[in-house]
Amino acid sequence: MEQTADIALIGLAVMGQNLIMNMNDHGFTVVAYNRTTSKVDEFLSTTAKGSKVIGAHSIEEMVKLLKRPRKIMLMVKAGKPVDEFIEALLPHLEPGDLIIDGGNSHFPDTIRRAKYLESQGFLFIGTGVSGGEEGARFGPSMMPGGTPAAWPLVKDIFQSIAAKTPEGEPCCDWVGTDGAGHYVKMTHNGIEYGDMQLICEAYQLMKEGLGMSNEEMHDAFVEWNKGELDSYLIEITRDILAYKDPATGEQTLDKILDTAGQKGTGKWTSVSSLDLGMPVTLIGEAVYARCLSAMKDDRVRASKILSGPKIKIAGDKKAFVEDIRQALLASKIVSYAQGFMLLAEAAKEYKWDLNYGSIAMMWREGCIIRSVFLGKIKAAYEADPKLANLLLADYFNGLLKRCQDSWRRAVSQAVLNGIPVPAFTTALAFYDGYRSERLPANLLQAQRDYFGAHTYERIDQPRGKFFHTNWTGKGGNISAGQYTV
Ligand code: NBP
Repeated sequence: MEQTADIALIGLAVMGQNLIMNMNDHGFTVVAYNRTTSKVDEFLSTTAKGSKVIGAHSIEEMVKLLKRPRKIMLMVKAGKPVDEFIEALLPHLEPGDLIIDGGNSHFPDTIRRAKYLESQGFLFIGTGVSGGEEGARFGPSMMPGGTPAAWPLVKDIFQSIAAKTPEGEPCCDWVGTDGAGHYVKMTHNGIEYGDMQLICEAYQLMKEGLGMSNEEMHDAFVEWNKGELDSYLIEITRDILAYKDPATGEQTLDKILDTAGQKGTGKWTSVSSLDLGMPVTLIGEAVYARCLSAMKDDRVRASKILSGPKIKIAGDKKAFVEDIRQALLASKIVSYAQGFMLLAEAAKEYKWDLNYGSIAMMWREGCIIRSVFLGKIKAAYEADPKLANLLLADYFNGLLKRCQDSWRRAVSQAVLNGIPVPAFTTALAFYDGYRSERLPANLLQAQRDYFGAHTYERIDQPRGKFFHTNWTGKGGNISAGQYTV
């Protein structure tokens, strides 16, 4: 058998098949393999018919077709199947060969796999691939991390098949060692949860608060998509609002049950933010909003028992729609600022040298959160790679100043009218907290010291000196050990 293939791809479900065809279009020879081998034949006789794609019916056969060092990409269900495939591959590989996991793996698994494979002389990449089926076929956003020596082996393939920014740069670059790529992909998905929730809250305010029809909301989203909010998610929302079932003429959106599903990447982001002590509040609220939506039976019961205000948003409807737009934009700025705060803290914790401008560029096109807005984030980090917080960049600070009154009006009206907008609200609370020189944590530390002798620092003493007060006269003067978080 001739060793002519550039790369092998295992996993012929929707993502794998589309990535193979994308690689094929860019001139690479791909070997296709799948656990259920009948899918190999099916793929070769349909989608891949007439292409350069080669089918393999065993790992042994697949490996023999590959040029050295061998590059094998897994696009299988995340979790155990990845470990099982790694074990099945190893006896057929030699040191220097590369295994790539392109699934949605949890980053601690990627860190573990990288260490395990590197310890045996193999190379490993865990790469986020975003953009769904269409992205995989015509240009995904790709976020690879792992063994640094592996990057030159796949750079050409990955950057050729990846989406391109309007300036022509590939939305794929090296992220960092071990689990860095999958961490960045996880954070991308968390931000995606936040963006979707923000759009849903805008929809709820327009629908319930202003009584707007789907057509009117469609028109608003058409306008929104022309400006600062120009993005894939606004675009699909615009189209969803206009969609009518061809058979019945009914609006499909109105027929969909209001319970949201989730696969876990938003939860992983929130758990990681808690582990790292970073207030990524908007993604957290977005995850909880999905959980609350899923409690449909409870909500139906409670809606008949618990009271709230009668909804009445008076005044200029057009002006309030603009308030909602600005609230969405300001909240989105906070969400991305929180996401990049999380990345910066993770970089410290896991010793990754992350390039934030490059991460914004990878998300600029190809993925679900792609937007014009990400171009501005990229520019902010390029102008100041050491930027302490996105909120402090001139462009975003300026937008927040401009949007602030509208943002506060939208949140107040929602609260007064009993319309839940947890993401808008938490974004504003974070903004006000972040810009507060003084927060009430002096009282909190006093309480902790009162009941647990946890000590406090004083404003009239240097940082790092800890004091304890015997608040009741009965607790004694012994303090507990200090700890953070
Ligand atoms: P799926 O996540 O549905 O996985 C299907 C593939 O996994 C098939 O090749 C299947 O083989 C294989 N597989 C399963 Br299921 N269990 C296995 C096992 N125990 N051992 C070996 N192979 C097993 O496919 P997908 O939607 O194309 O996604 C692939 C990866 O990409 C996943 O990690 C996913 O999270 C990620 N991803 C998906 C999207 C998307 O939009 N779908 C986007 C971005 C990332 P079989 O044919 O023999 O059952």
